[in-house]
Amino acid sequence: MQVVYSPAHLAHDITVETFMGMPIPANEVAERAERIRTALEADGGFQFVEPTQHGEGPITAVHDPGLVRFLEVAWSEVRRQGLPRPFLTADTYPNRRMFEGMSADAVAALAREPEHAAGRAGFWSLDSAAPLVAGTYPAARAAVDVALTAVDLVLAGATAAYGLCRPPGHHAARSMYGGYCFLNNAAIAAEAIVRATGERVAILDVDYHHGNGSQQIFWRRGDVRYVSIHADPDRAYPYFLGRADETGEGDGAGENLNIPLRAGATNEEYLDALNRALEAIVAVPGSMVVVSLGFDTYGLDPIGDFALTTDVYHEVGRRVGATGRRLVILQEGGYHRPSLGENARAWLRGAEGRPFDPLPSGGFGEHGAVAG
Ligand code: SP5
Ligand code: ZN
Repeated sequence: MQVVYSPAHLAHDITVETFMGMPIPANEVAERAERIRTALEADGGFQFVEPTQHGEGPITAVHDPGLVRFLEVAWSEVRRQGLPRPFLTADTYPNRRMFEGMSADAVAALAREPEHAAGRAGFWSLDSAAPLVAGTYPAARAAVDVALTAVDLVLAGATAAYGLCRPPGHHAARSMYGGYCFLNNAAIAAEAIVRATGERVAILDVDYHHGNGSQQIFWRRGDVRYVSIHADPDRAYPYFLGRADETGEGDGAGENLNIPLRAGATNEEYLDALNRALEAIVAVPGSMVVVSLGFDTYGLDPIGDFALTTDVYHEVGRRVGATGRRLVILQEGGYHRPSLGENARAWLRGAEGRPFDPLPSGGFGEHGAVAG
């Protein structure tokens, strides 16, 4: 399988995030992608290709140009406004209840993008846990190019391609970033496939978290079906979307399927949910599926609470590959760094119908990589 990778992600150099206002060591760090890259290189069965530039057009096909402009200038605004700090996060948001009782016209006039960098960040973001640094925008743009290059490979005939996207994307909505995500790589890829082929596309999201951004972008779309297995938002981020009764509206009615799972979800429970999800995926007429691939479902993940093992990723990949659909597989979350390389190797080998020979150490080693 071909793997699209760019070192541009290294400039999104995150060391600290905040959780409920407290600084904590960041989860979404450069080491994640480097662990996966190293393990796939050592495997020997993956061919690495660099992304090609695709410009802004495919991005503004799904995102508000205002969001893109903000992300592009945010760090220079922090500097220009004399706000010395290692990273930008919002702390004040236009909660819709701030405008309760006001007419839609009044709200449209009042709820506009402010000038202060903190206000601008609040205007465009979901949460305070997506730190933005000097290299964030170039890295996010490169992650989109990684995804779109994976699309190109599959459009050119590959059965599957893997985009090692970082930062991830599925929490980013049309006009909102957050959840470690800035631009929605999977949504941009799905839209590009629709435009290139005229076919319908399915997105299978197997990150631990609900992909609120992908759901929002395609909520009223009949041509892109979104299917997600994730932690019940009653207990897990993003808290406000991801319930089973969210099924889409308008042309998209019935095209959104959420499968929330309980804390402690086992391999068996997960595979049952996967079978339901895949029924909905193969019911879409079309040849291509975009996979939002997260390993925060792993038993040892520091922010997840499922109980999956490395073996089950091979089986999940195998079942997804066995649908016969052509796969654009894009990396989302997964924060237990020592296991990321092996989990990615297991999943991707499964998707290709290849066996998986686990490393004796589970791949856990000082550098995550793998001897030989
Ligand atoms: C792409 C992706 O997986 N985004 C996840 C965003 C999760 N943001 C909230 C994380 C909450 C972290 N809780 C830390 C608990 C430390 N004990
Ligand atoms: Zn996640």
